[in-house]
Amino acid sequence: MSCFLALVRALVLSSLLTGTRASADTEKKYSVWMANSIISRGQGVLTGEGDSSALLQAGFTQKGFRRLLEQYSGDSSAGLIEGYVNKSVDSTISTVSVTTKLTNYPLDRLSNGNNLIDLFLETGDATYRQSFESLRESINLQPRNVESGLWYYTYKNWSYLDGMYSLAPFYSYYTGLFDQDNTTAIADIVLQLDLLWEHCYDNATGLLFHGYDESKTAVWANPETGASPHVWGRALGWYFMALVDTLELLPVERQSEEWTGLLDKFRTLACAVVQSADEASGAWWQLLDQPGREGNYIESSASAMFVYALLKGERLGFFESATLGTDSPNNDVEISTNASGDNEMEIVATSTSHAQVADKAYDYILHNFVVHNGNGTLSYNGTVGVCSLNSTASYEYYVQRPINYDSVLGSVAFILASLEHEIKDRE
Ligand SMILES: *[C@@H]1O[C@H](CO)[C@@H](O)[C@H](O)[C@H]1NC(C)=O
Ligand SMILES: *[C@@H]1O[C@H](CO)[C@@H](O)[C@H](O)[C@H]1NC(C)=O
Ligand SMILES: *[C@@H]1O[C@H](CO)[C@@H](O)[C@H](O)[C@H]1NC(C)=O
Ligand SMILES: *[C@@H]1O[C@H](CO)[C@@H](O)[C@H](O)[C@H]1NC(C)=O
Ligand SMILES: *[C@@H]1O[C@H](CO)[C@@H](O)[C@H](O)[C@H]1NC(C)=O
Ligand SMILES: *[C@@H]1O[C@H](CO)[C@@H](O)[C@H](O)[C@H]1NC(C)=O
Ligand SMILES: *[C@@H]1O[C@H](CO)[C@@H](O)[C@H](O)[C@H]1NC(C)=O
Ligand SMILES: CC(=O)N[C@H]1CO[C@H](CO)[C@@H](O)[C@@H]1O
Repeated sequence: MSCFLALVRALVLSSLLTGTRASADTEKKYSVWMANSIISRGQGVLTGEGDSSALLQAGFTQKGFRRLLEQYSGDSSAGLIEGYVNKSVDSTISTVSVTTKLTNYPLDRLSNGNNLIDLFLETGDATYRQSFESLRESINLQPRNVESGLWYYTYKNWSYLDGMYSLAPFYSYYTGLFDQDNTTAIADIVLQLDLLWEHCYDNATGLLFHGYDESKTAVWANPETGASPHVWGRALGWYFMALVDTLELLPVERQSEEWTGLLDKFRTLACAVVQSADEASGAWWQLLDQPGREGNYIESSASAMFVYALLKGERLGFFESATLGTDSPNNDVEISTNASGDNEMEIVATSTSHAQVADKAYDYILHNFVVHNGNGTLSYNGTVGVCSLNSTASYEYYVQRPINYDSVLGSVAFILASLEHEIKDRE
């Protein structure tokens, strides 16, 4: 199905749902509510050195909370949330300041860098600077494959979509503030996103597989591209969020080849993500390349990540034709051709269609994954545990991974999705 038809279908289905939303709940901001709930559970703070996943949980929590503070600096919870960001950042400092140890952690470690930079800018405290310099230096020490693709972790020659959300926005933010003349760094950011695109692109769905082995020796590796065999929702969610956040932070002109190249990827992927939304729920499968197959299910972290990236892309005007100066080989051209002369289609041919797809998914998330505990806190259900390519990477592997309750990889993604949803609702 074309992107255009998917958007039409989404609009028709979502208009059927109008009016079913619980109006009482819209009074309370879910973003703030979920953040307070995460705080009440003490999540996103390292105890001890933290395993590889704990560092990501801390960094992701900090990023979600910081984003919330930007939107709601005057909220009555802002002080509590800001104090909690401080606590989470402080809990990571002893771990991230030892550069040589850092390459024992996946690229996900870099998600801790953005808030260290922010706290340094606020206070000028050298401890923060030393810590993010250590993270930055660790990028230079990370092993690479023969094409200069960064390994995700200790697995030789393997690159994953997952690491991009932590790598690219930190690398961009750092370069823009402290290393503006380093064109090598900017080229490297773009190269990492490009290599994953080239190796992992799935011709059948337009989505990206979980990762690739450049040496093509892994049991799961495609003999031509090195790609793993399935499109894992959360890995794609990290990559999709990386694109939209990097477009915001990459220190280049918007007419530059680097920026327009990333924008083109973002728009192309957005189209494929819209097309792969499940027809009934509006949300996304654990494995996007196997919709409806027995054992597969709608997954709550990836669904929230897609909602966030689609709504943010829309808010920043990334789907508007004018944003890209030149003709691009993406869906817009196709859409505008068919929209002419037909009023009904013109409506859906605008960028608001992406938002309507996201809204439908958000509605599903609210009613199916957000749990009201009845004591003032919320929980978040349905988030798959870590899926590794250090496995068979088979269909069965992915659908049999444990499903976690109150994982911050899901609940923070929900905060990000909610923040975008709430901005739009106010307009
Ligand atoms: C968080 O840390 C910053 C930097 O040290 C400080 O300025 C701010 O007051 C702290 N916020 C809270 C709520 O503790
Ligand atoms: C510029 O970036 C490259 C790539 O990350 C890095 O190897 C190099 O050390 C950086 N140069 C400076 C002066 O920071
Ligand atoms: C996808 O299509 C491109 C161009 O047609 C081709 O080079 C590539 O090998 C294909 N990839 C896969 C995984 O089939
Ligand atoms: C990485 O892959 C290349 C081939 O692309 C191979 O020559 C090299 O030995 C591999 N590295 C490791 C550490 O396995
Ligand atoms: C609220 O209820 C949940 C679910 O019963 C429970 O796990 C949590 O500890 C409670 N939190 C507070 C702050 O009472
Ligand atoms: C969480 O989701 C699982 C799987 O759908 C379900 O069995 C369970 O009842 C849910 N938990 C809550 C508290 O809603
Ligand atoms: C990779 O998988 C093997 C086999 O299950 C396991 O022994 C090893 O610890 C795993 N490696 C990492 C870094 O988790
Ligand atoms: C995406 C889409 O619907 N494309 C259609 C646009 O109109 C031409 C001509 O009617 C069709 O051939 C396309 O399939």
